[in-house]
Amino acid sequence: MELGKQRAVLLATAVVLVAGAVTTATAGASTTATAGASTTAAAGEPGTPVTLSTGWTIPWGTSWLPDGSGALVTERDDFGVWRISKDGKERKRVGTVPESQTTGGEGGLMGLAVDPDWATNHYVYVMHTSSEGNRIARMTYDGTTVSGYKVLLKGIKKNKYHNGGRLAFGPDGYLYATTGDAQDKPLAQDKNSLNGKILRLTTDGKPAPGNPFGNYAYSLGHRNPQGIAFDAQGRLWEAELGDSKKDELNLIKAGKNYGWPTCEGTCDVAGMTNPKRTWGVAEASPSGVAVVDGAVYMAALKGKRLWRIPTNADNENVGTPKAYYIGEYGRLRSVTAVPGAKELWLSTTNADNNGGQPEGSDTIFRVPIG
Ligand SMILES: [Ca+2]
Repeated sequence: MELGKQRAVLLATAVVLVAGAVTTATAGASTTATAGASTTAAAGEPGTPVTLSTGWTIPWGTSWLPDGSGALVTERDDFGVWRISKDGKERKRVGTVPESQTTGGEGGLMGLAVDPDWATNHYVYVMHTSSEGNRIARMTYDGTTVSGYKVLLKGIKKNKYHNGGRLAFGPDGYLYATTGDAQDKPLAQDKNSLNGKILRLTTDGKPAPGNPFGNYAYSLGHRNPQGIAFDAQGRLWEAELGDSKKDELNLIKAGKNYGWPTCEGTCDVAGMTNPKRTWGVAEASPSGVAVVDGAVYMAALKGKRLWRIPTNADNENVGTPKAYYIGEYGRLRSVTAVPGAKELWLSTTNADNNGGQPEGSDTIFRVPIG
């Protein structure tokens, strides 16, 4: 333990020294090359967001095409799927998810995930609200339009609030989905309910082999998780909205119980897994998360800021979170790692009920990471 601690301190010192060197070099370079200086970021930190695309209305899910040419983006309340090019200049509506409806609150067309084998099978996956509840569906995006709607999983209880809704592929090739408790708290502790869970399923909509309870559930005890992302070590980070006390960043493991509604934030109850970090709901209320270069980035709605939480490759501790852009861009919904670059895409959700801004007032930003 003591040796490990010393090693961690030495490593941390080395990182600081290296970071200092990089900062100096970057500063010198930007002095010479003035163009782009405004977007220069300090080493390891997010720089000033650059507007990538405007005119959006509650963009919710973002997923890159594996060829890196661009991404697909959902709009929550009109159920549209859009393709946006990497440079942001081309923005085209490529389809609508059928059988969708809003909840007059937080439901609608939410998460989207492009199949890692999209070049071969052209599959994309969406999570959306429908008449009987929330669903996970598969569609085909042929490079031009989205079509061929097929329900993979239905009957996830919906509600005006607490619909979860984020989708992501794991390094294991399975699809992970976040579901809210639909404001029916006991569901989160019921292993046989689809609500208040991280689900793990196959691309055909079956429970993934090896799931801890033999059903769709991968972890339980979640209130309203809206952010999931895998790091370079294959670990799953999750952000969830607390009630009135604490929001959470969790490290998700198969079969673990993350506490809700017995616990909100950190507690001392046998069988419950505590979060890695917590925040007061006014400074966070997190939705999407992304991982770049060993740091988790967490988009905050009510908190109107982007949080950066350093992680460690060789242990499960996280460092001190730091907030960026407090109040500058409004409510931040999604943050997505740009493949092959030290960059994020960051989207606002000011046109939602809580933001109260008119339709078309949302923006997607590109954020360089130094
Ligand atoms: Ca918890």
